[in-house]
Amino acid sequence: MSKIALITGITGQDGSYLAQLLLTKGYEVHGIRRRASSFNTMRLEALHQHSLSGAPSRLRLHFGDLTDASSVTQVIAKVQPDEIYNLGAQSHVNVSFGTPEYTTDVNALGPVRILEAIRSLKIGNKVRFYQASTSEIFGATQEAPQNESTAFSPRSPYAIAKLHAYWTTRLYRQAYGVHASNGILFNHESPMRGETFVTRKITRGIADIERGLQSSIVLGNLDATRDWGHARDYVEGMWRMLQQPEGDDYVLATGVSHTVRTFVETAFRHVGRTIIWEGEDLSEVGRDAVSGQVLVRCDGQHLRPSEVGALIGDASKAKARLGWTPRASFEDLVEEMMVHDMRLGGFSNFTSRAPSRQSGLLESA
Ligand code: NAP
Ligand code: F7E
Repeated sequence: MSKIALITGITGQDGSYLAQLLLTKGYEVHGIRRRASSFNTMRLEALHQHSLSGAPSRLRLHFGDLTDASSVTQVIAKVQPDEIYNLGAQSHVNVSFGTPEYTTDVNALGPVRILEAIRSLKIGNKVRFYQASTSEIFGATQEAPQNESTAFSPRSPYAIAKLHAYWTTRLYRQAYGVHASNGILFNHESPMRGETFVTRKITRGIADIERGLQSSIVLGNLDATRDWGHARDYVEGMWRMLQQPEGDDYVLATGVSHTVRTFVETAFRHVGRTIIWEGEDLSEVGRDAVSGQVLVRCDGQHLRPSEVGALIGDASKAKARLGWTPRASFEDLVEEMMVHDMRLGGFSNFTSRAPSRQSGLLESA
């Protein structure tokens, strides 16, 4: 009998990679998707098309929302999953400053709703639960690198809500014996990354500059540093956490950090351009060393009311207990994203391609 997995946030970056991984491992995969007025399952289309060519689809989507306990409970009761991966979230840190209440509802109360559903359906001894926690909970910490013992110091409504979820997950593990794990994941990117996160904004922006569709990329803090890995490696770590005999908390990270500035320089190198920097703070620009064209500008609208410190992760525990190590280097990651975005059409956005078989994924529409 194949295992059954339920993924919230299946339409997102990690959801699509995790669904792919689990299908490859023979799972029956169910996902919760939000109702939207336009199609939002483009990242899953390739998986669905793949299944059309062979056996009946092992991927099923159900309408639901983490802000709606009844939908969450109904889907869990219907699917009877062996594993639940809670990836659904308002995941944009900067957006969370403008929507603190909504972000808290989805990111903090969403996991409470799932874990209460597990309890009320009395499946706590059968189901395993993964919570998508984040390096953002370390926030302003002075300690580097950060690991599972580092003190938390969240600096955004996003991080505070995720910290609530972190403690909730631990509580249900300790108090009710649920196999529940927090994956404290540092930034991970891919060609499937949302277009408003800085890495994809840069790679898409460069592709559109090369096509003559825009003249420059407008960014915020160029000196922010992040520990960037590849989403494909990180979903493998999520799965490994749920294969352990007990639930636990694990950091997943590469242990190497770079600035946004370095990401920009590395990505432009892919199209044969060298960037030279001029000016300071918001007046700083990045010019093409040969033509002198301004390719990068700064704008205060992309600065955050408060920024995190130098986040860099220590994933020794995951390496020792899960046998997990990230495969893709920073250079591999930038290269893959650039190759992908350079191949896409003008105003490259996979979400803008008209889907034809969307409803085939749905149990009820
Ligand atoms: P993402 O691409 O933004 O995907 C978020 C997913 O959550 C989307 O499928 C979205 O649905 C869904 N969602 C949003 N609000 C929801 C709601 N009210 N009810 C149900 N689903 C909802 O994020 P990601 O990069 O894949 O990240 C996955 C998870 O890991 C998130 O929880 C994120 O906070 C966390 N995380 C990410 C990173 C990272 O670097 N990527 C690092 C640490 C932790 P729509 O498609 O309808 O918007
Ligand atoms: O910002 C700086 C910005 O939005 C990275 C989420 O997946 O990872 C992600 O959150 C850095 C920040 O990701 C722009 O100030 C400069 O310092 O790509 P980001 P994030 O905030 O690190 C964590 C681990 C998560 O959990 C989240 O869900 O880049 N930056 N200029 C910019 N950032 C954006 N978005 N846009 C800019 O123009």
